[in-house]
Amino acid sequence: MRDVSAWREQFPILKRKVHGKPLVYLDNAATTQKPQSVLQVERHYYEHLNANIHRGVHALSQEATDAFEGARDKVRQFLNAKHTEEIIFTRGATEAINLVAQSWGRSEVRAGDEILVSEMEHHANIVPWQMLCEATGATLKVIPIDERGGLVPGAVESLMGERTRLVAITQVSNALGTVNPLGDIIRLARAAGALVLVDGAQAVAHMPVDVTALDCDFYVFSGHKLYGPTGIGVLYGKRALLNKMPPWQGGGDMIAEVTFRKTTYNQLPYKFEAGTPHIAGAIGLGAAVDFVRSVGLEKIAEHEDHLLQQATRLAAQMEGMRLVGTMPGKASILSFVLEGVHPHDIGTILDSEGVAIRTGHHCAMPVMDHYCLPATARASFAMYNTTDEVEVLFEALHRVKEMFLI
Ligand code: C6P
Repeated sequence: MRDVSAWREQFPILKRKVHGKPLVYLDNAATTQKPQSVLQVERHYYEHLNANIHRGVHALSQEATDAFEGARDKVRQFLNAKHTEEIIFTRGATEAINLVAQSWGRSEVRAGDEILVSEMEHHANIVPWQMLCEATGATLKVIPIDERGGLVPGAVESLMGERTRLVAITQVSNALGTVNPLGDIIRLARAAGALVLVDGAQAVAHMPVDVTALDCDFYVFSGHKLYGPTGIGVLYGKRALLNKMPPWQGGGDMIAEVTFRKTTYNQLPYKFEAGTPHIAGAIGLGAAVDFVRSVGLEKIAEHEDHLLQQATRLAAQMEGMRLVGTMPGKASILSFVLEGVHPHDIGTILDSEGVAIRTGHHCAMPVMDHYCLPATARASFAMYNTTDEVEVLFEALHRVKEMFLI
């Protein structure tokens, strides 16, 4: 707990009150709060370095470029990628997946090919593939989940075939908390000659990630779920693959030479970064990576697991409460329904107690369909949450039950 108090100190927003109550922020899967170091670095950038990058000969532009490229290398180290040019800055996980679907997909996928996703994917890892299938005549195949919210055993093997071109799979489900067995999936994909894209949006803030050890082909995440700014995210891709892929957006910075007759493209990573990027965001993400590494992801994971275990015990003691997603080894997410109360009412009453959770379909409608639910309530934990806050969550849930006379 001593550690957690020191961590909390870094987050100014945690001191505020909501409806006169101390803020208990349990909507971390939607976005995390930002530590002082990230806020300071962004402010410092605009106060001291602000200039466009890769263009100017003047000092500010060079310093801004150094800071931006320095952030790229921090991300490379964070993911343990082999080469800095394998790190492409995007607006977020969503844009990174769309980049792969548009660039790799449109050039490589043919009618009759198959793309494999799972039933627990976020819409960001479904819709771009559906759009690709519509455009190419490929087929989207779905790995089903079981009642606990895990992939049905044996389903990946049985769905993988010689037409499978790509498996697009989340590392951690945002609606269920399930952690997928990526090692097994990647091995199976390799044997079938398919590529693997991992959606790491819900993983990077909760567990160490090593893309070289994983041997995935693409890995995506968003900065704002990793204590960094919104509007910045990352696509990691193996260099040989990225080199073969065509650019997906045209404009400044992504070109080598432009004439009306022909345009040639820049080298990696710039080929995929058309236009002025979110410079301050990338630098802020670099600071977020520094912050998380200074604390240590093992330590964060251990603390969050402690909170999840406590919440799971309290949930088991609460009559009428049902957890949605009960796989062992879950990460930081408690999705639930309360008999007789709509999740939106739970969220509204909790808000009046200062407790922020998310309610709804969590952009994972197929998961809701699987459980025949319109929505769930979801509490999601971060490094700065405390055991006292978990108690407050359950006291507030007891109040919900009293109000609904259940
Ligand atoms: N999930 C949630 O509340 P963006 O919007 O691009 O930063 O991230 C998209 C995304 C992709 N994959 C997974 C597994 C995600 O959880 C998310 C974002 C948020 O669960 C907002 S819907």
